[in-house]
Amino acid sequence: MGTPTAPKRLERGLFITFEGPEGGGKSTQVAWLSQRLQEEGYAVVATREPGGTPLGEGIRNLLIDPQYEKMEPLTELLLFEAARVQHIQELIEPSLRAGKIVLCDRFYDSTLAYQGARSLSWPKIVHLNQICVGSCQPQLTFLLDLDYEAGRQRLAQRCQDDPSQLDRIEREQRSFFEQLRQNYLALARGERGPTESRWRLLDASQPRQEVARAIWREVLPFLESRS
Ligand code: T5A
Repeated sequence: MGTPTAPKRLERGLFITFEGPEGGGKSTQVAWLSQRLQEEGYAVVATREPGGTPLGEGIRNLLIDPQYEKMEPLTELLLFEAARVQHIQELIEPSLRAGKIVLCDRFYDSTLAYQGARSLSWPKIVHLNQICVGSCQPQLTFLLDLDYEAGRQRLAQRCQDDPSQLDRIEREQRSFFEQLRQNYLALARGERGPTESRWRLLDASQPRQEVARAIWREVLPFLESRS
């Protein structure tokens, strides 16, 4: 048996985020890409928001618990940002400094899309994101776009058609989900600010393998330019 080789470290870490409406397949694709990159020998950290740290996971439990249905939009916004600050400081930045590839299931664009679909002003959300995120910016962001009906069908399968299994946010009205999808599309198309080249818009209604292939095609050039 040969000596196991140390995982490949990039000169600079690579930060990739996955965004989109419920059921778009982010978790599925993060898991696939993580495995593929590790097979190629890269050091990978796969994480999620809200969560990724013990404190962040605790905040996540508060955020999705249906018993807090009266949560104020500003309370919700602050809790997402609090979890994010901890996540960046405790996990994301140290991993990037160590030359690892960080794959994150949701990041601050989720706040723009979701909390932007509530009664909060857009500039307020942008400002708070800037305070909390600082220079910790993803180099590549995949938007796994899926329409409401398809997303709900996937969610129903996961919950075995039992609505009591839905979390606090999944219980929102259809109009909320329609709005947040439009927010995402506007972000990816550069209609809510300067066009950012990091966005890759993908049709998440395709089979899992097709989506995974499209993601891999986009990731490869980043690996080549950083190795
Ligand atoms: N939120 C989060 C905010 O409001 N603001 C914020 O700032 C942040 C960070 C997080 C909630 O918090 C909100 C957004 C969310 O409501 P979550 O559990 O992380 O909660 O929610 P989701 O990310 O929406 O998790 P889901 O599990 O619903 O969606 P995923 O991860 O996109 O989908 P996935 O991979 O789990 O797949 C869902 C199902 O579809 C199947 C899978 O097998 C699974 O059963 N599937 C496919 N089926 C057919 N074809 C494909 N291509 C498929 N891909 C996956």
